[in-house]
Amino acid sequence: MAKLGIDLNRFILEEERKHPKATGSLSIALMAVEGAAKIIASHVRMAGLVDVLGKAGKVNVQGEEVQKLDELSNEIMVKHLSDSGQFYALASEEMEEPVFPEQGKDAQYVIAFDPLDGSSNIDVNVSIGTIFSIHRRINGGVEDFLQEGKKQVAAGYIIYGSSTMFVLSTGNGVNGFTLDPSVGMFLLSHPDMKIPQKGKIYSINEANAKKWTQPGLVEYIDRLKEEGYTARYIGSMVADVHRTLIKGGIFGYPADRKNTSGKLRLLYEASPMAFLVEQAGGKATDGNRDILDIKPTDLHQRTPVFLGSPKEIDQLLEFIK
Ligand code: AHM
Ligand code: MG
Repeated sequence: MAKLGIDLNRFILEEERKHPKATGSLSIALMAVEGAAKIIASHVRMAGLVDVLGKAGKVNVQGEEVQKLDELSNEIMVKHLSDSGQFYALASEEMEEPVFPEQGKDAQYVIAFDPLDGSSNIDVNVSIGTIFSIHRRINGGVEDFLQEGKKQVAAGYIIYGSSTMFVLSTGNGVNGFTLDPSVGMFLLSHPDMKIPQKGKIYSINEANAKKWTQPGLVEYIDRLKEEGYTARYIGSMVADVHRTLIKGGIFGYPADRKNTSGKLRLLYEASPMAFLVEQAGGKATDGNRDILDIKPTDLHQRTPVFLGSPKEIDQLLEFIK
């Protein structure tokens, strides 16, 4: 049983000790993600003070190029993770092609990430987050990213919300750590997170309902309304999934006439979140199959996503079958 308050670094090391054959590489890799997250968090926290808001391409009062916070976050992730020497390759939602860092030539892992998800919420001071997904390196090429989500060795997100939290799974349950800004440490605050079997909230962009292409979905949402559910939709996947993990219910981003495969990216968003939700006892589907069973064919492919409490996902599947 995890000890309340233990810091993330110690937690990672203690998890590693449970695997006698572990080399320590995954621990260093996760600590690199943690380091990058702390730097991003400090920028997010100052977003209203320094000139990092707004579109890239502007020049600030010092005459320096203003960086959009999502581009800055991407640079921080790439630099920090590359320098760790633990990643053979990095793929980001913000980059067309993966990066193969010089320092990671012999590394065992590849990482896919969305450096700052929920970009429409950056300028309005609403929760945003970083999502990551780690797989083992196999052949040493782009195909290493095209492994099923069930083969992830670790996945997690950092939510920059009313507090900053790091939610992590290495395939042995889910644990949540809250950043104590006074000491700069993530401390275990949500040990062994379990999603409720059933919730009372649905989270979906209902403005798109007339465009949804998934038969049965409108009827399913109507049923939830009849059953007394309430709606919550932030428009930041990290925040909407975080709430779903804690309170239960369902989060979805279905396919529609405009986004024919949905909007969310399999590698950077859907797959890591599905891993966390399933590790917490929930379910995740694209409507036909478990998200973690999808074998990616493209780095940036999109997928419809429905995830949440087992009761809601089972009921959804009854409606849309
Ligand atoms: P982003 O990666 O450009 O930020 O887009 C992903 C975000 C998710 O966080 C969120 O679930 C979704 O887009 C919201 O989309 P919409 O505004 O269409 O409802
Ligand atoms: Mg995103």
